[in-house]
Amino acid sequence: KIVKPRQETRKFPDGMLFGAATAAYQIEGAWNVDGKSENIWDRLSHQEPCVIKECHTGDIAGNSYYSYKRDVEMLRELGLDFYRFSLSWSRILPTSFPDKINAKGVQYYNNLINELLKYNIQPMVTLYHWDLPQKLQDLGGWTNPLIIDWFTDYSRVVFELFGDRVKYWFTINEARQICYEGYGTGGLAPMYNISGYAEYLCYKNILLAHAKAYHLYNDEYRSKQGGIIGIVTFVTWYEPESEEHSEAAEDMRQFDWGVYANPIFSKKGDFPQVMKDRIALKSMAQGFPRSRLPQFTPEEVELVKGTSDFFGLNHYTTSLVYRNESVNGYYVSPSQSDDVGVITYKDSSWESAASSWLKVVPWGLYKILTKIREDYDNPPIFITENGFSTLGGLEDDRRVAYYRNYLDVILDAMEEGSDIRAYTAWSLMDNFEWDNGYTERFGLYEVDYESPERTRTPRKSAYVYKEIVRTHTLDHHYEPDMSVPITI
Ligand code: GBH
Repeated sequence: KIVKPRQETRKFPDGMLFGAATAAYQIEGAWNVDGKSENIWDRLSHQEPCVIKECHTGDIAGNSYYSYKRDVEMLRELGLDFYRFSLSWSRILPTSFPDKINAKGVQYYNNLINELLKYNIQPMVTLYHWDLPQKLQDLGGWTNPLIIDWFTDYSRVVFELFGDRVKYWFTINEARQICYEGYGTGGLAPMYNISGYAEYLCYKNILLAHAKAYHLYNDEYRSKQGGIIGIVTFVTWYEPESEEHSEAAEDMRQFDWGVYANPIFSKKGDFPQVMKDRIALKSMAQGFPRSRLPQFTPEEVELVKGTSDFFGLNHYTTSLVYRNESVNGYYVSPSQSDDVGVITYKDSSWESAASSWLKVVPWGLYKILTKIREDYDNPPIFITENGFSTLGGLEDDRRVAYYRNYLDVILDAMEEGSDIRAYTAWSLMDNFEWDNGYTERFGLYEVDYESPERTRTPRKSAYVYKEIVRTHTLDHHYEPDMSVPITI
């Protein structure tokens, strides 16, 4: 059954936290100043001929390295409880390793954190949002098991430096996108397409790296610093085209996000059984001596299990799924798509954002929240990203509608018992949208990329979000007066 947003005026619980998110490479700029070294997005965006739309780079981006006070002012204008941002590994550790800590890079994050706390805005910090130091990529990146130690070493430095003030930590943003799109399909840096192989090595290493960082915090920092820590997973809803395809849809969910949720949140742990079975069978048939999916030892299964204090959920959209004979030979082999063996597509009647993959399907989020509650024993959920892209412009009514309709189904799930603690809009401001450069805009604030200081201007959605946060009420009919400037 399709759940429709109710469109009534409804209240959020008092304790519900509201925030907005960004990521270092997408907003900071200052790519080569004050001791920062090159990361994989610097390398990729400087490649010739260019691979990023319009040859855009993050060299200056939103200029937040210099404009962080304005960023905090915007958070104050919106009245937000927290700011989710990420740290640039190569800004803090220019050699990639803890042998040298870059004081100026550290100073930048100290300034930002202190400015936030001055106004009672909680920093929620992502350790890794896709900008791997280039040197570590040259050493194999997330396919080299040594990265488990490299990431743990980096995490220790960060907990030491900022953990006295940061009480919310996210280890890895969207491990699946890092591995699958970075190593499998070539959509994100380092844009490898060693499909059906490299992404699986990456899955295992990244889960272990996350788990080690979690245990490090848990064992050595939690008692004195008193924070919480978890992972952020990109969750798409996969809806069967019809009843007979429900197994296909569930297989797709398990390959797409069960790959992280099952090892961490399920009672049994480990990769989803359907992944282990299908990849092993395919690998044998293809003549591999063993499954292309590496195994966890029983000790590793235990190490990974339970390593997230909450379910960090990035959600944007939904797809339809079916499986029939036509899938045989449809994909390159080996590949993860071939291994899962389903076809996914978007209903042509669904409204589209500027990003072609982003269709507006609020009931998909409702189904995800229900499934997480049922499959993983109702964990606390932090919605760490949700948002809508346009091509720009201040009158972003479709973004406003997106936020309202998605918040509506969040309230539905909460009424049915989902333990949702926080909601995060992606994004505070326009930013470098990865391989799409600045062409797709997700911001509550518009950024003027022609102006040297990257002037930020609130969109209609900023006014509406502010009112939702102020009143803890979702009112579909509230019309802001945009002629009145937003003030703190
Ligand atoms: C999040 O990931 C990121 O955390 C954030 O940095 C980003 O800005 C935000 O969402 C908005 O995109 O169908 O071949 O076109 C989004 C990850 C990457 C998932 C691109 C969909 C499209 C692949 N997305 N991918 S394709």
